[in-house]
Amino acid sequence: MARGRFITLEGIEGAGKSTVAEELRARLRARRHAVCMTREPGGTPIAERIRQLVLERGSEVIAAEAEVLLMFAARRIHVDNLIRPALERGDWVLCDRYTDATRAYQGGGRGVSADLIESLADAVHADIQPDLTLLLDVPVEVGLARAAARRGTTDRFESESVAFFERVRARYLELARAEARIVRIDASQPLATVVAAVHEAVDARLPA
Ligand code: T5A
Repeated sequence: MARGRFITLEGIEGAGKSTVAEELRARLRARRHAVCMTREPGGTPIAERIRQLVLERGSEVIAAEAEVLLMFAARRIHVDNLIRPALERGDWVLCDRYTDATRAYQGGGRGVSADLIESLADAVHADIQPDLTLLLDVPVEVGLARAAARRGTTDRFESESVAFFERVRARYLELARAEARIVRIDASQPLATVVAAVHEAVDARLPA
């Protein structure tokens, strides 16, 4: 059995990752691919518990390095229990965020060193790298307005400043310039245009 394909979706809050992932899943299924759709932090019962810890707004301080370690702990559990087995049985895995989110949020947003993040990425998932990353890029005010219109409450990240999200977006754009695997898509366009651009990128980069 050939290994499946691993596609990750990235971008700031409200960029449209979950919406686009649903559209992509439907298209891949119509093409008779087995598709496993998942998200980070989370994706398995224990990793979802870590998600809850890291997203909920509590009274204790969670230092940026602790946040990184929690993200990678959840990621390793997710990779071992869901992503690697799915790829080994030939599924296409669509993952809403992966290590680029740690690079952008904890690295760009919070200033954690790239050395720490890259050494953990090597230790945790050296063998499981995305085949393609779709960076849905929107101006911060557009993403935050979409996310706010959809939700009633805000989590630990959504309550961050605009300046924080500008740093996150800037790091994502730097990563896209440096890595051929990342395709930047202008996600401020109408949804149908964004979805068409996503399908085009998948067809071009991962031909059947
Ligand atoms: N995090 C995560 C880290 O800090 N480090 C890490 O390593 C990881 C893995 C996860 C948080 O964790 C942080 C980053 C995050 O802050 P989450 O709840 O999963 O939290 O947050 P998001 O992934 O940001 O979820 P959102 O739902 O906010 O964003 P999406 O999925 O990008 O947006 P989506 O698809 O839900 O769309 C939002 C709204 O916009 C509309 C949709 O209909 C929806 O109403 N929309 C559009 N409207 C107009 N035009 C378009 N093109 C549109 N596309 C979508």
